[in-house]
Amino acid sequence: MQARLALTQVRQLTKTVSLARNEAGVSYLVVERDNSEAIISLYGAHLIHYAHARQPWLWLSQSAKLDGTRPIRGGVPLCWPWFGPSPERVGLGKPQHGFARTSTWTLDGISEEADNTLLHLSLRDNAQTLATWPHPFELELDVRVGDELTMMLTTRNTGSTPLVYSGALHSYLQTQAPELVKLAGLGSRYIDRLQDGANIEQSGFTLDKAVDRTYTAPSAHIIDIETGHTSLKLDNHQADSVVVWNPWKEGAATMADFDDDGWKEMICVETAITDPAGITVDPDEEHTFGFILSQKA
Ligand code: TA6
Repeated sequence: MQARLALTQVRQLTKTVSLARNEAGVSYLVVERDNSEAIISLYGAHLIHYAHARQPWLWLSQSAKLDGTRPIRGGVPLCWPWFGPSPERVGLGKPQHGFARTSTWTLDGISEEADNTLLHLSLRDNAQTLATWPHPFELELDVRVGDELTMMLTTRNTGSTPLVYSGALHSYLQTQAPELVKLAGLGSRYIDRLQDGANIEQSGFTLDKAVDRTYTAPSAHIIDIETGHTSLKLDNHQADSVVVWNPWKEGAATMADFDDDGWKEMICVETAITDPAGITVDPDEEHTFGFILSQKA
């Protein structure tokens, strides 16, 4: 993966983490453990690669732009402080999925735990974010890499008025073939963006066409995912919904950074906060949501 990304090591930071750069000068954190590995771009605090026992769990488009000029297609984009098109409360026409994924983050620290590597990254309001969204904030991402992959995003309100946000950890999972994909635990209620936001009541899931759905009542903890390569479980924390997306052939063809055949080997299963009311965080308070992705026993 490092060769594919043309990364050059800058320096070893800890036992398992090194800092690297690509040709465009974008910084990456490379985690190498005995049984797991991960790569995080500081542009977007974007996890672009995670593999367990040499098996990648995340999909990254071969044609993803990795030069810091646009959001990265694949891995786990951070959608924040809104999910999808900007809501009315923010002002229409602002960047889709917010600005966390196109901001440059700071590495605050690395903890070498017995069985994991834990990376702490952060983003604070700055002139650019305030021009788009006038709220002081501190955003913290914890990524724990080991036999499981944990990502937790904490929103801290450092301003003096309530902060309202929505978002998603927009995970692109690597799959073998659409017909081998199975998802369980999504619940039976979803909003179908491919049917003008219709509310649908239907249980069971088959991937045989384009899907762009927000499941609004997923099972409390665990979503079972069969990718064809492996069986995973996604344990969501303080999210109100799960978004499932695959653009299929026609949708992929409209995106320059989406490989033409990429739709055959991915599915997005996203840990999301999509309630239009969002989450309100009072001054000096914080709110965390995220997931644990692990192999099913
Ligand atoms: O999560 C699904 C979705 O909101 C889709 O509607 C689709 O547009 C996708 O995200 C990708 O969005 P992006 O802005 O990354 O092209």
